[in-house]
Amino acid sequence: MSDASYRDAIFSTPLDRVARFSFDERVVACFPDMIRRSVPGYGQILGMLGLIARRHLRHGARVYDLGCSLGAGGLALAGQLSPEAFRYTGVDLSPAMVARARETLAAECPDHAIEVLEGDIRHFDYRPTGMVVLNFTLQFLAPEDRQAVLARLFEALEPGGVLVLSEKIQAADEEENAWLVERYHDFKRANGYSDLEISQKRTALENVLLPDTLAAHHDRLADAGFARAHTWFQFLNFASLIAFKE
Ligand code: GEK
Repeated sequence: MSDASYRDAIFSTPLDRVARFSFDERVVACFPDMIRRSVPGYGQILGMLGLIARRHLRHGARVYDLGCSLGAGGLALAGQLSPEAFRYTGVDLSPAMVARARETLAAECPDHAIEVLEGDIRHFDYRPTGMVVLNFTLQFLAPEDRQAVLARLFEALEPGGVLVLSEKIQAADEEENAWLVERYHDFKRANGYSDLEISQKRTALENVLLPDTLAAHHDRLADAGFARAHTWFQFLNFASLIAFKE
């Protein structure tokens, strides 16, 4: 993954008009650096996927990684589970992400059953699955599309199946939210982003990444049919939930 690990400097120079954020080739080139420095807890969440799969995934079942980007979820699972333990299907809308994910996964885990498909998770034809990972992807869908996707994933999950949903969140309380966002910006500064980069990235993500409250996520999961859901991780305004089919 050598040329996939460029440092993210996309928003480091003043731009007249900050373009809407998109997952294009420029983003792909620095994506591992960008997500590691921008998403608190990203590494820990990935590290837990294998442990969650070990506990909840039927041996040999399919794992969907939706909005898989460069396939970090697949790498994390393959690092912890044997090739017979699961079949991985990554899905992403961005052709640049899919191309790079295919290359990386083929090189890093040639013995595992891995496929990466280009597609829109809102219209994808899901096959039966034991585990679905939505790692910081649902937040990029229009809010009105989110419920239907979760309902379809609930249908695709086999008995005993689980969904892992990681998201940037918004606190319901305004003061709490402001504190979390300020500390999040401190976190980014501490990770080497300048004030200019932070503010331009924020503008680029406006109307592209629309976070929900934890309560909204729990309500949606319940409405989709999930028997129960736990918030198992939170670091500032980033959280991960696990929802159980039964
Ligand atoms: C990781 N999960 O490294 N259908 C399919 N993919 C989509 C859609 C859609 N409708 N909309 C956005 N995407 C990854 C990180 S990144 C999160 C996920 C981030 C894709 C988009 O192309 C991008 O690759 C991914 O969702 C979101 O664990 O960049 O903050």
